[in-house]
Amino acid sequence: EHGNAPHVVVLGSPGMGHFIPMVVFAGGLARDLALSVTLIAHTGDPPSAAEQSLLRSLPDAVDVVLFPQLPAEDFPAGTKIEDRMFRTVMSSLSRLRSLLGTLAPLAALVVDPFCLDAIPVAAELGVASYIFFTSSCMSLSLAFHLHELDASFQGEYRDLPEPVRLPGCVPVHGKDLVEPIQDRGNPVYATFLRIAERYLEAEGVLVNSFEALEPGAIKALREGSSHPPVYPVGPLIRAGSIDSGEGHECLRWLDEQPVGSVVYVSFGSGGALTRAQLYELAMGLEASRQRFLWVAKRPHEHDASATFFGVESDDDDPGSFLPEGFLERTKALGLVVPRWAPQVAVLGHSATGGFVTHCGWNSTLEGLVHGVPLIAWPLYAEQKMNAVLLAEDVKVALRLEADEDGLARGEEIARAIVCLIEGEEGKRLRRRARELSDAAARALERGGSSCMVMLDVAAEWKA
Ligand code: BUP
Repeated sequence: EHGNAPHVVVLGSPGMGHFIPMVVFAGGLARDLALSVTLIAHTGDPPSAAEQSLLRSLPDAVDVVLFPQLPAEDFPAGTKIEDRMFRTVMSSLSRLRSLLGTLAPLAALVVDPFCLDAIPVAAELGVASYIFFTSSCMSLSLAFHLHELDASFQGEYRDLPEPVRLPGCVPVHGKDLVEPIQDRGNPVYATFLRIAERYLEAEGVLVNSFEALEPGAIKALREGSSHPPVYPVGPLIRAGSIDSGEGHECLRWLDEQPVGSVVYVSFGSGGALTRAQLYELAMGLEASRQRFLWVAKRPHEHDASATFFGVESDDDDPGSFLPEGFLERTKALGLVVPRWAPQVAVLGHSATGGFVTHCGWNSTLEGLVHGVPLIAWPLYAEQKMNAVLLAEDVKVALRLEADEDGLARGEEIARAIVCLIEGEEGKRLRRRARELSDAAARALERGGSSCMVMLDVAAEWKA
């Protein structure tokens, strides 16, 4: 049935937070829009178990080509994660060029935000490029306004007295902007500025967001004329069935817990806490006396994105890095899972009542789709901006107060968790989360805003 369908190539960058939405997006193009799709993904070499299981979920109509991530040894120690992503993608451009040549004629190339260097490659071959933006409209707006910001400010953004006002968005302080652009001294700053120009070369930008979540930003982007058209097509998350994690002990454990009683704690595929922060979190969970499910990873002192490329540590056993006696003292109320849990199934479980999250965009959407209120605990990349959006604009998240040294203390963590699970504020946030969950479902159903927008784009590709 896909024999004569227009052919779209989807190109994704490294990292689970990018790989997952690109796989879901590519699958949807084939399944729901009957397009012929080739997915080119940058994965581990060989792909990790999680990557493989996601690839198996794709419909047969999607052809998959895997490009390897550059191994860690290829980078000097301390290379910023964004730099590694851009460089990995650049290293595969010539391979991409030959592949696109053999696949012609193509209706479109759709690229991840870290793959924008592929746009001129497609242009050489006469192929139109679209971007699938795997974060918020607010972050997209920042990318569109980066040059303006660069021209109007001196020194480091984090010293700015005034917040940055992106059209239709909640004001955001310099310290909460996407990390590499807080500071002109950051080696990735120049790359971000260079890439900002590439956004303007795209035919259109599809965004993993939806009307009810970011109405102000979407309206402003729709009215803006200095950038390509923007199409909110989200929220695209994995279906529970793909990652049902059937038989995972944490789901059996959740089955035993009362409805809405458990706080789920996870910092995403990349996020790592310092040892001091990990201890405070453990103390906070214990002091809250609430039920918890914690995906715990070995602490890291210098790099909050330490596990982004899936680097396995030798010893994942939480018993070896959690405070002494913690597991024993909390075993009646909590469950600690090493590294990885079937997150979508956990968030969809009726026992889950709150989510302590690093505010990665996929985690955010997965929480909201399932009507789960949040405690925002951002670590790196654009997560601080997401936290501002969720707490101050969408009003579906609590924020933690940190000390001057940036540490969130155990008492503060316990206070927030109790407030989320048992407090009045928690009730209000839960109502808001459920509203957004309903709105998300409506956006995606036949006739909904995201569904209509996606059909329009597909019609352009089929024309
Ligand atoms: Br950890 C973890 N199980 O245990 P984000 C993550 N995930 O399914 P990130 C699991 O990985 P960026 C786990 O459901 C989500 O789809 C989770 O993506 C899944 O954060 C994904 O939330 C994580 O976007 O990426 O990976 O830190 O840096 O791009 O925000």
